[in-house]
Amino acid sequence: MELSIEEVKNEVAARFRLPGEVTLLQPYGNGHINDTFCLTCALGEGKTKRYILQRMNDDIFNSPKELMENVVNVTSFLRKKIIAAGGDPDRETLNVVPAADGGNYLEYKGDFFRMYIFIEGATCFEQVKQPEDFYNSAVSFGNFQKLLADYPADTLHETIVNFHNTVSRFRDFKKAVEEDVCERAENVREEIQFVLDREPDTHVICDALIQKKIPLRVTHNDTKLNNIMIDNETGKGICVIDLDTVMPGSALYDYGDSIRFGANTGAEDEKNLALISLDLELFDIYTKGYLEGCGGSLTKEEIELLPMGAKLMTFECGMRFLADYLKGDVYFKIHKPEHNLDRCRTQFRLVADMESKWEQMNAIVRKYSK
Ligand code: ADP
Ligand code: GN1
Ligand code: MG
Repeated sequence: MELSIEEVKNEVAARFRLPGEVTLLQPYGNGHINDTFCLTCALGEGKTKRYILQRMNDDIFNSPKELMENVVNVTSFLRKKIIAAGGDPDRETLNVVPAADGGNYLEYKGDFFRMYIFIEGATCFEQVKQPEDFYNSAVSFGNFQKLLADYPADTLHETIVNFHNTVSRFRDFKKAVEEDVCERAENVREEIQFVLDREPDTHVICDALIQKKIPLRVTHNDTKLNNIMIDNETGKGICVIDLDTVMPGSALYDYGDSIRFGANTGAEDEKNLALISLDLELFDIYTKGYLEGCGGSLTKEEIELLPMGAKLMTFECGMRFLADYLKGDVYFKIHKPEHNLDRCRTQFRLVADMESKWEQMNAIVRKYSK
């Protein structure tokens, strides 16, 4: 982004409906997509209130208007349910702060910004520190799925078309290899072959959806651990955030993406691949928590496919990182050279480990499917 922090503070933040002057604004969080800032607003008498300001990534989401319509409609829907259940709607869902002109986002010099109330007293984890946190995140993501079960899916905009369509992701990948715009393919022949060898897998979930063996649901589609806020006192998942990709999808995507990120014994960008493996204990507790959170709503066919959901989401993400590396790092934010390559290698190592633990993964899922 070309805007300076000062400009974001004085020209952008100041154009939202805030209760006082913005005293501090800093870059915040570890997302790969949006530019996120935390700002502090003075309320008088020494009191302050914090907000999250985000520059939406309009290379990736090409209609900020439709994106924000989804976010506002989904959060208003959740808000009503949270109030009905006696919860705290200011902490248990994102809340959009309107711009001074009443809009739910604003444009400044060609960039698009939105603001949320900051959820205080809660933390987003980059890695599982305690198994209970992972279990609690599973219950929350499952519950999120349950809360949106009666949301009218056909009113949602598809903010990224074919987001988790692994077959179409595979096609994009092959195109990136063929075009090889940065002449990087030669360095990563082994990784490319890893993807090509697994082409038949890419069809499994897509076919099951097309053949209506599993239902299309309203899903989050980006359920990594750092997209959930864990309450600092109770340890429970308090709020599901990063709603940019809430769209019709499969519960297998949500379950699988959480396993990909949270049940990995190493970080997503770990260089030492010996540290990467599937932690079966974490796999077990996430499966338990997610099924509990979904409240018995998943079908037998969905449950049977959960291990495949975990493997395919990991595979797809690795393939996306590798395609982005080949294209010259144009999608995911990188913080060092070859960052996307490091990320892709962890994902493929994890896929290979899942393949070697396939029987155990299936046995764990069977344990909870009765
Ligand atoms: P990205 O799409 O780039 O991942 P996110 O919406 O996930 O962007 O936000 C990035 C980070 O900012 C989150 O991981 C979290 O740490 C923090 N964050 C986002 N929204 C809030 C909020 N309402 N309250 C507190 N922290 C937030
Ligand atoms: C991105 O926005 P963030 O950082 O939560 C990406 C996900 C990937 C993830 C990999 C809109 O998620 O699909 O799984 O990075 N989000 C989008 O860490 O592409
Ligand atoms: Mg995020």
